Amino acid sequence: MSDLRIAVLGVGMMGADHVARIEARIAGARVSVVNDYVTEKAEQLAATIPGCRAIADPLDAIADAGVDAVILATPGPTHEKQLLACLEYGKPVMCEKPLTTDVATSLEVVKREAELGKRLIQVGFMRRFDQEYAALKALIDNDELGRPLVMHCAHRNPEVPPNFDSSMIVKDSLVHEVDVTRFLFGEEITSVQIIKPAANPNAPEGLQDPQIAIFQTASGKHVDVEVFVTTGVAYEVRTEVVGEKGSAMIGLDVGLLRKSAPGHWGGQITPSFKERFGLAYDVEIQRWVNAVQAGDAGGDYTDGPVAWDGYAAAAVCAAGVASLESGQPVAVDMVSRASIKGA
Ligand code: ISE
Repeated sequence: MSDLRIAVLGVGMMGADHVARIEARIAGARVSVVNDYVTEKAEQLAATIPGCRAIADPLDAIADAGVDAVILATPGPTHEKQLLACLEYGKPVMCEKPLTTDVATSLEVVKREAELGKRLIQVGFMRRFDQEYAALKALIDNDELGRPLVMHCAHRNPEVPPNFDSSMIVKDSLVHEVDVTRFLFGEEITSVQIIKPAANPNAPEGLQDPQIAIFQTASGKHVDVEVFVTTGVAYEVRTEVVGEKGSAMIGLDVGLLRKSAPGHWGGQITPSFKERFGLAYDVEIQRWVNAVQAGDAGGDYTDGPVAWDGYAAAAVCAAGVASLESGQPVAVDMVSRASIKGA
């Protein structure tokens, strides 16, 4: 089988990281096209990869005959158009979150894909490919904790980019806990409340950080999340599930080297999500490439979260943003999955 020819659209931090991983570690694929709104950045990168071209217009890159599949790492507001183009040209696409920037357009994308009768869209919720999350899911699915009742999560970033506002803490950071909840528990989130503790004095002026989120799920499970994106310390993502028969926790960085020295014990901190989830991204992209290669034999062109998961995340985050304003629990407004055949 010949290598899958991938166009990577958007070669900022995430896109460039995917280009590097495909070139160095992913089997059965190569980067044939790169694109960025900063054209020189794409041109410079293309020049370093044998057989790779820079194409200035993202829609031309999607349509290009030398492109079999697409990775979208472009800014969220451009996703809707680019996803619809991928559907139009029948190109499998791995879309970094968000699917689109609002609930209505996310639903539109879900419906358009469902009309095609085959799944072409995968959404980049990489935690599903992390070994620790996979182990936690296996414990739950094998009934080793009994029925899960409660989940406690912490999501801490040392810092965020300067344009990060309070609603982005919900849409860009908390969204991962939204997906983890839906993944681990296999049910939808029905309400969200955001509580605003005293803000970190070291956070930029006006940023509500930290935030405490409380989710309720369809069967009544409780999830609480501390999201704190300006700790100045380390990237810390911890998840504890409490069930009827026991509890389990992940995210303690136990796999990292701990080195003692006279008078100290200590280890390494995880600086960012690139390191914490580096292996998960590799697994995510390799499995996606394999699924796309196998897709022509009749299956879906995905092996992971699908467009519906992107829509559900958008609906929960919209409720979260409304609660950020009101402080009250807000019901999640979603259509039923069964109402869209093939979703
Ligand atoms: C970032 O965009 C990510 O997706 C990271 O996984 C998350 O931890 C971080 O908070 C976000 O800003």
